[in-house]
Amino acid sequence: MTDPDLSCTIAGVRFPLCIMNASGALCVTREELEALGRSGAGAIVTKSMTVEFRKGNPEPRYYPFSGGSINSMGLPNLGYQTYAELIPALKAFKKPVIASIAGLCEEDFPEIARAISKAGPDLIEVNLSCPNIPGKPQIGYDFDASERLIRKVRAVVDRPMGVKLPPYFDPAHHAAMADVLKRAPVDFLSLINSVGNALVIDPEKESVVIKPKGGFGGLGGSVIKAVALANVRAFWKAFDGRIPIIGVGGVTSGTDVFEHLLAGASAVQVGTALVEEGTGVFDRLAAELRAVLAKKSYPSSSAVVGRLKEL
Ligand code: YRO
Repeated sequence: MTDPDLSCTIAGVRFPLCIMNASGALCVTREELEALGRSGAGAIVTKSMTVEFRKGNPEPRYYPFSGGSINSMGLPNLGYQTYAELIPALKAFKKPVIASIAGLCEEDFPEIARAISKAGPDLIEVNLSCPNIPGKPQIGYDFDASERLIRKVRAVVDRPMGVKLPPYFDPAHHAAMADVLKRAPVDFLSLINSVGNALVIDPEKESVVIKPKGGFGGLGGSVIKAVALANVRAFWKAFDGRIPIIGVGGVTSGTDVFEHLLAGASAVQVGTALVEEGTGVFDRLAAELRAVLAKKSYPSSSAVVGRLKEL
């Protein structure tokens, strides 16, 4: 049989490979973004951008361990105007460019969204894991704030837009966010952001492993795969498979990609494994996924999407 086709189409945009970087992973600077362009990655996703340049939190702010990673980067990024200037050059790599936008408050989002949409990325990914009013949970855990924000961004962009959601752990929360997205539709979902406010301890040193927030940070990597798969599956079902999903969380092998596809993802993003292995990870994952699909006689990655069996 011929080689399985690993391309995909999301919101009308064709990706040469259904595997790309997760926002945050090796995608802050011009050099990093160009390296993603030259790599086997199926797209270039930017770090979430804010209104102004940000240095981010004090180091150490990222720590890898056997099962994954913990981070509290604090949104280090060049500021949206610099990314707006970079986007035309990034499009020369002939793969989709996804601009991730963030904000320190709700009002930041429309300003960034309007300008970045004009710069012409193929897709806009709105990071809902952003601070809200102090004392309130992040926007993604505030369903009214999420709906307001999606409406405000949608009104000022003329590009396909999606939301990057935090993990939910209760079916009532999946249902509440799905209802928001039915009232305020988006073109795709990226699921999930890191599992927030985890704590990793080094027992030898009797210490936390990252400096910000007393050691609390977002968990990524293998240890969150099951949480990511559950969120992909829950939203796939809530939309009867009618919304494109990018699965994020715990992808370190071709089999992990295959599991995300079964759950309902059309593509996957890679965070921790990219940071740990470098941009060669995309070619390795593509080769491993090709082998899994060939062995199972699937003609393409798209033929797998959502086909998880239940007992
Ligand atoms: O610390 C980060 O920049 C960060 N890390 C993540 O794992 N996910 C994110 O969405 C972000 C940026 C947003 C925030 C956590 C700083 C509010």
